[in-house]
Amino acid sequence: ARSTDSFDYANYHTVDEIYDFQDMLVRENPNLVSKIVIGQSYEGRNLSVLKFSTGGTNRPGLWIDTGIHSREWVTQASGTWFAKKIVTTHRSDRTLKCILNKMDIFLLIMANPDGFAYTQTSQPKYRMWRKTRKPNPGSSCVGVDPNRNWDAGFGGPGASNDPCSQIYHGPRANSESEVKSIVDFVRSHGNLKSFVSIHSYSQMLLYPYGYIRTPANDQAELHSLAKKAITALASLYGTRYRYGSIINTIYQASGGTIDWTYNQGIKYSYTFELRDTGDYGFLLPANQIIPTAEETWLALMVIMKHAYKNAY
Ligand code: PAY
Ligand code: ZN
Repeated sequence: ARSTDSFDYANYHTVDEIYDFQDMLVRENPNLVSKIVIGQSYEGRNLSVLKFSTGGTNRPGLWIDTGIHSREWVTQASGTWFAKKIVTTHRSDRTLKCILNKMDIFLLIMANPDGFAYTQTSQPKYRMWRKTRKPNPGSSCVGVDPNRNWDAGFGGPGASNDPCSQIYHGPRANSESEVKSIVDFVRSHGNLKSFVSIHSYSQMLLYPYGYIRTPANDQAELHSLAKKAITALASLYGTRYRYGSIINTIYQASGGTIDWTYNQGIKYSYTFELRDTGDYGFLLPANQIIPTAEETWLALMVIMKHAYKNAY
């Protein structure tokens, strides 16, 4: 595509096409969008965050990431659509306009670019790659699960110490550059109010915790906000989501992203599991990209608006 207007949002794109898309969006909207490279992947690709900001200095931030698991293709595709949605509606949508008057939005579309590139090679069997692509010393198996590598219950139940496992937690917390780069960003920013990490599939909206049964201190608020968000999501196409804590709703998982961000004090920490419930799974047909992104955006707006209205 030669511009983000002619970009084909209804199809899946390569890593390079999405990098080009991001650069085009920044070029086309220099007063709203900038690019922050927060680090490099193991293979040296940029971890590029789009920052949507109308000014100010270190305003409170709202974070969204997609693609931390490379095979979850509808997430990177939705992230691309969200980026365009923000630039096309930030003046006309009153809520978004108010949010961007006070807060910045950060969007990392390719949180695991090496894995994503690997799922796009001509070898069909690599399409299902989930992990990073860093070799594991002493093993012929490659990669760490970047949703088990965070410093929250690291190495506990719901993660594996076998480098060949899909849920291998890695040699130590933050061993993966893809994780450590986000950790450093979150710490140095210091003022994120919501953190949404987007996966697929299962149609769920999840909040902490995944590594322990102890309810989060804000469980009641997180639960009622999740209900509001999935109700908004369902209003568009009737897509039904389940919601609750990770451990009670999907399964126990330790070392996960939002357990760490929540423990850092980012109250509105959520994980989405986008469409579908398993008919196509990770191989969601491209004609579902836009409907998935549209309905998810409604839920994201509910969460971001709540974070805006409930300053803490
Ligand atoms: O999203 O933090 C979460 C919940 C746990 C996810 C995980 O295991 O990391 C859930 C799975 C995921 O999105 O990675 C669900 C998918 C369908 C899978 O790979 O099993
Ligand atoms: Zn995932």
